[in-house]
Amino acid sequence: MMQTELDLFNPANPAEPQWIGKQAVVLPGLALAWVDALLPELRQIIACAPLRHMVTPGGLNMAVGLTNCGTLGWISDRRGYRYSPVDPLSQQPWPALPTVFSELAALAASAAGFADFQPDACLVNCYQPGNRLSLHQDRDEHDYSQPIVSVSLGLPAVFQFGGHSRNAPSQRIGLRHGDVMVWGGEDRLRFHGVLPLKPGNHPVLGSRRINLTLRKAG
Ligand code: MD6
Ligand code: FE
Repeated sequence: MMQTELDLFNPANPAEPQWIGKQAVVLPGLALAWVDALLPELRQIIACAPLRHMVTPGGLNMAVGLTNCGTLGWISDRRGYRYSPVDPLSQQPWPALPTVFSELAALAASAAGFADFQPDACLVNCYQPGNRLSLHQDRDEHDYSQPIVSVSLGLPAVFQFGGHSRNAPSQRIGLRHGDVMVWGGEDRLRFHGVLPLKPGNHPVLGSRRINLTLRKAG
């Protein structure tokens, strides 16, 4: 049977971890209690290192706005995708990774079975209605044994979680404000993406979705 939109956002028990792979889990609402501490930090990061539209190696402008904090930041330009210790806009180091970001990431990672996660990079993605992220693998990091922690804020999105090849079937997972996803181990290199964001107005973040992706990149 087709999964309805309602099902996507209403797992049987919304408070329980939802395992979407052997080593990939959605922790519904885990970040809700942290939002008041995360948002002022996020504002400061964006004030120092503004959201921008990076260019893909193929020369296209990315629709999703992005910036970074931490000792390394993910960037894209005509030369490729990679991590950089400096913001190419300012030639300055990225803003520091706030302690609350790394504490939340470590808590989420441990709930997923990854002890002692110490992220050094946080990618901030900002989606406007209509923006999507096409299927990709995250493979610009050195150590694939380290998990990735992803925090969803603002408008809900439908996350596509595929397999190890681009054309493998994919699951669709609803991610709402405050949901945290952790994946690693055998699921670390699975293809994934975000379907076009539906228009809406979130009481806290307005007409957008912000995703924080925390990694140990170096
Ligand atoms: C997003 N996330 O949720 C995009 N990658 O906006 C990602 O591309 C992603 O959420 C690796 C691990 C978790 C993620
Ligand atoms: Fe990704």
